[in-house]
Amino acid sequence: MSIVSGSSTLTSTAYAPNPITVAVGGTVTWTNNDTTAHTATANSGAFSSGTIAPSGKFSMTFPSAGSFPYRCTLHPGMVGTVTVP
Ligand SMILES: [Cu+2]
Repeated sequence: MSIVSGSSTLTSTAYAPNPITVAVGGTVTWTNNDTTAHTATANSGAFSSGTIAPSGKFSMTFPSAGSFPYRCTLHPGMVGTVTVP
């Protein structure tokens, strides 16, 4: 999935697609297509990308079902959800 260009000033459209659905055991890869650094950090603490530099990537595998809201710790307006049915 993409962290879109100009996402610093966006909210629920900063990550695309949002929400995203992935099967149990599936992997989501975030690619930072913006010109500034971002993170993908679960509100629950279940995962955290650390800083993703421009053009950088972060992958996370979801071993169990749940709903995982996350945000960018650098730009708190940026929010998304991974759904694992
Ligand atoms: Cu950000």
